[in-house]
Amino acid sequence: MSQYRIFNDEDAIAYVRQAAELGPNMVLQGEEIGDGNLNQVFKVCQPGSAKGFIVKQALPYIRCIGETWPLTRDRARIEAEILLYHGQYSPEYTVAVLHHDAALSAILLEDLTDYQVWRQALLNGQHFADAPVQLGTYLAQVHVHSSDFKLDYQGQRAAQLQFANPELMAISEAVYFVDPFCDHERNNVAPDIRSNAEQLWADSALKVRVARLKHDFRCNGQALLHGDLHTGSVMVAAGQLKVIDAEFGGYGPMGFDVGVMIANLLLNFCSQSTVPQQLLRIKDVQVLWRSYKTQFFQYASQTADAALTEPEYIGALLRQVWQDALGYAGCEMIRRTIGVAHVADIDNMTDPNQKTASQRQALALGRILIMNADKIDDAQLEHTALKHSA
Ligand code: SR1
Ligand code: MG
Ligand code: MG
Ligand code: MG
Repeated sequence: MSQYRIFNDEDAIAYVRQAAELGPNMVLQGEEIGDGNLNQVFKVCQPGSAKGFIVKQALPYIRCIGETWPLTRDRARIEAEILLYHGQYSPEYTVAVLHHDAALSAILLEDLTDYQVWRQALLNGQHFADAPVQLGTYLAQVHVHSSDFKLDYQGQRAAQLQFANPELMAISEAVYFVDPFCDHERNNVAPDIRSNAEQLWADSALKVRVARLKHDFRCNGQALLHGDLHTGSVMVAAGQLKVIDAEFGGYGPMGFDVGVMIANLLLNFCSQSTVPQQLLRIKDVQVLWRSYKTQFFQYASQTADAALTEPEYIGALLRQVWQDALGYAGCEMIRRTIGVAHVADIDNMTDPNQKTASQRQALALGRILIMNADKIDDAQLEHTALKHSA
């Protein structure tokens, strides 16, 4: 079964049977369960069994757009390799890749049936207090271990080549840093906030900051990023967390991953109507950052590179990562409000006036973060965010 074809349920079952070596007599059922923007996702299991296997297959185009936006199927191989690499250093928090087939553009993943998507949990009003601590640890583990703290010059260059992901990262560059800052046809701007979007498009000082963030996204290959770490890429269960969906990964600035996650918590913050719920999200951001900083310091301090061991250097680097993170968080908040791909936290709000207020808040807070990234520390975030509350 090595010839690529777009899987139907039976194809997914046949792939699982072969990849997981289940034998011809085991009865299996499969169905497509994907709701993401890019790929097909199947669940395959024995009848009556809640847990089985997950098959993710890349299509030769972007699923949510259709065949008019072709996209390399090689993203499945790249994603599998990134998850395997991250899984070496963060096995507790990275979804397990059980098999992958480059020709079929298919990945066999552990079934996280006992988990729920963090974004959905947040939408349901559930609070997973451990999740920010765990995510901070995950990010520190995968960032430090793919960086110059752990790899020598040749090793890091080789990794940058191995995980080169030009097509997907070019999409990220376009949808984070280009489209939302001009009147692009791919944008999805609600009529009520068009004037707010137009203000951003005319804001030269903002565009200067965004140009710098875009430059660093392309040129500052610090670590092997997840590349799309929003709350929909995180599965949570009581005391447990797994990161999924790394197809946008590749080498880039560490602050990008941190910032995208911060932004998604802040987008949820913008959708909340009560101060206690808002404060929970701010606390999530602060806990995430403090966990990242602590763990990063610990792993980075154990470097074998004598030139990088000074605590003052690691501290200065972390301050820069925080500043970068706030800038990237601002871009994510803006692009998820007026760009091609939005978030359910705000899009699903039922009161149109509250939704418009939340969208305006997301744009305003996003801009503030980009413009003041060098002035806001994690303790001040609460004040900054509440000041721009609807
Ligand atoms: C056109 S692709 C838009 C977005 O979908 C994915 O989930 C990524 O976030 C990407 O930026
Ligand atoms: Mg079906
Ligand atoms: Mg997904
Ligand atoms: Mg994704």
